[in-house]
Amino acid sequence: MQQSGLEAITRRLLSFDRWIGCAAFGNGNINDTYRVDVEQEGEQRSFLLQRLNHLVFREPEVVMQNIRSVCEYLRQQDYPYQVAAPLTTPGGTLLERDDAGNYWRIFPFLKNTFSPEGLADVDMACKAACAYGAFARALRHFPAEELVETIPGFHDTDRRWAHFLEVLHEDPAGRVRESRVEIEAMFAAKPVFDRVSGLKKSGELPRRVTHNDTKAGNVLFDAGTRQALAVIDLDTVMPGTILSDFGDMVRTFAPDRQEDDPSTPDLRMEVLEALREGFLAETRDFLTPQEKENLFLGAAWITGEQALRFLTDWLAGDVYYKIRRPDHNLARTRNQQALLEAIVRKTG
Ligand code: GN1
Ligand code: MG
Repeated sequence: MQQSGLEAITRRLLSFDRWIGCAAFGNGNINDTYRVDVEQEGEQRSFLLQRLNHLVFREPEVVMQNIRSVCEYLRQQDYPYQVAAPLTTPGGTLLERDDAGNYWRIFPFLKNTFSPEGLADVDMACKAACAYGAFARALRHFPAEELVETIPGFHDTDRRWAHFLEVLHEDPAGRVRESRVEIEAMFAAKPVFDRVSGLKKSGELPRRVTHNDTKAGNVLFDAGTRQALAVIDLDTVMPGTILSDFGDMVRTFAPDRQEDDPSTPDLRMEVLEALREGFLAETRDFLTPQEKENLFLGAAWITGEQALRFLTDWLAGDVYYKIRRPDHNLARTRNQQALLEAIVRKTG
């Protein structure tokens, strides 16, 4: 989007005296994020401007309502991290629409911070897991029924499997034939999905308020002290199971390379242990024995589900995730399938 359009929407979200400029920020796969610099009260200040993808989040107002209640609640808890709340606009809302019908919001920009995407060592993994654990802990008594599912069936793998079969049948992009190996690997992973599905149906996994996108990129660290500062990206905070929050941490912190690296990832066992230690330090006393026993199953499940999501998107013709090269979703699929294999081999 052009600077003039970004300036115009920022003016609806924030009062400021002078526009300095803005640039794309981060590498989210769904929303568009920009860092904006403005002058306010004689000082240069930075903010994060974000377009919420309303084709993925079909009810943007509901997303913001969930975030508002979760942030208000977190602020009342003994929760030793910053709360990643959006700013209220001069009009008293959390969202503004532009002329094209897009939804926009704005956040404080935390200077001198970084998120450890693909770089986390044992110490950082442990601190991030503590932060995600503390997040789960602070929300353990939050009334889950007050939150709306911002993406219905987000971690309902049975539903994602049914969608995969539909896409396989329809083959809209004509890619099924060339993707036989990856499709077969997906069928080989089905028993993992079935185990989780069975546990969910048996009622052995309590429904909790979970983050649902606990990737390495969603914890902010202080660049000076190297302490975890905040858990960010609250768009998918909704009722779910703790297994997926632990699982997505393993999926993104424990491999020795990032999710779209074309070479084969391996699982760093020392990082996996640090994640378990950090997470349990915060959650040990309230998780059930079944939850604790199945944390590694959660890692296999979420990695397999991510492979399924990337493969489905590849076969569908790249309609969901942003891609930066033509075979990006296929490379991501292969990477996640190899990681799943390593998780099953090393923890199964
Ligand atoms: C998407 O946009 P980002 O990077 O926060 C996706 C996650 C996936 C992730 C894979 C709403 O998250 O579920 O795990 O890509 N978010 C949504 O990189 O689908
Ligand atoms: Mg996200």
